Amino acid sequence: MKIFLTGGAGFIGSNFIRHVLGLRKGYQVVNYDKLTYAGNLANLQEVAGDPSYQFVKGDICDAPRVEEAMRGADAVVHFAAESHVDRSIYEPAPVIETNVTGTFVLLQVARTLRVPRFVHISTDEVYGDMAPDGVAHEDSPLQPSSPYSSSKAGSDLIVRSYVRTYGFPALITRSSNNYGPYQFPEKFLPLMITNALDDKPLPIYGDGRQQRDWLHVEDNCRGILAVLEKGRVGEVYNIGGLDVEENISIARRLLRLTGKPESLLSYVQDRPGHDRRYALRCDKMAEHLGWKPAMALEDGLRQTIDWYKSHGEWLSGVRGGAYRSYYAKYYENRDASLGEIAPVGSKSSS
Ligand code: NAD
Ligand code: TDX
Repeated sequence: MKIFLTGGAGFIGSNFIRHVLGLRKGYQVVNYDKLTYAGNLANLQEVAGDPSYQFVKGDICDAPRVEEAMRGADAVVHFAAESHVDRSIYEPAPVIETNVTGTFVLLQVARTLRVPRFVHISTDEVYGDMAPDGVAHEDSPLQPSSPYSSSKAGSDLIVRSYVRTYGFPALITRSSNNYGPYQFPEKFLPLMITNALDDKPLPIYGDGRQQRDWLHVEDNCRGILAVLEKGRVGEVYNIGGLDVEENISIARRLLRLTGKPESLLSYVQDRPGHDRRYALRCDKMAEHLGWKPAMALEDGLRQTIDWYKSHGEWLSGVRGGAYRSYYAKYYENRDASLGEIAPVGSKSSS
């Protein structure tokens, strides 16, 4: 199978490429990625020389380039996105462009080329805020809260329309919060781990009582591969870790596991529109595909801390000048930055 994969230089995409090439001899992967601030070829050093792997630099909004690179593919797996909720709040333009227009371009090209399978990678955030004991299933209403989640919900609906209108062979996965190796340290878990290791404050938004469902990236990759190979066309599949926990409790666990004091916890101004709770029901993955998460959260956290401890060079590579100015703007000068309005056409991603 020749897979045309978008966003493979990011966190989940790079883990998925390693996962597939490690497990499936005879598969080929073309990794099509724009290399935004979140894309990093150092994530793929292990496979860079593998004859089954090819990298193509390009933007998913660039239809002619996508068409050239996608030709001959047996499947598309679409990870590429502007994936950070906070950045989408500060600068929505690149988020809407990549997540909505980019997905549309890929669908249109794949339909023209008659690619027989298209897996769209979406998120639990499209369901929006859950009630305190609520759990989203695949037919729950889409009620996104942020520019990021609304752009993902928009792209899900375009995918759905292609299935219904054109009989296009697409499937959708909606996973919960991933964690594990190679995650860019702007997301909660790697930011908390790396700050703790550096004895820096752990910035907790609001009261820290928001709940997320934590999924190890390897479990997600196994789920996505099962959907790619055996999922039913037209279906949506929730993929969750079934480990729902408050942010503050995760931060405390990380401090315990790194041997750092609770005095590092630092409550900061909340994220605007912040969803309180995400939780997924994942019965369909179990019933259709025999998938269940395997990684216990405590073990996954330990392994992830060890990974960041032993990858100092990778970390200094991604925490360069652009990362430091992002951090200074939104953490050290948070109150002022939250009030700024970015121009409509601004581009923060490249
Ligand atoms: P990431 O931010 O780590 O990586 C995104 C990748 O997409 C980067 O390599 C980037 O260079 C590339 N990219 C961005 N814009 C592009 C464009 N216009 N053209 C081509 N490439 C472009 O993201 P991630 O955390 O690996 O997430 C991957 C996918 O999974 C996204 O679709 C995201 O919405 C979804 N998702 C992520 C999580 C999570 O917890 N990280 C949870 C659920 C769903
Ligand atoms: O510094 C922080 N402090 C903090 O309290 C950061 C970065 C986050 N948080 C909170 C906000 C959320 O409640 O932690 C929680 C997790 O935040 P993120 O890592 O930004 O993830 P989230 O907003 O839940 O979205 C993630 O999961 C779904 C991914 O970023 C998305 O790509 C995915 O679709």
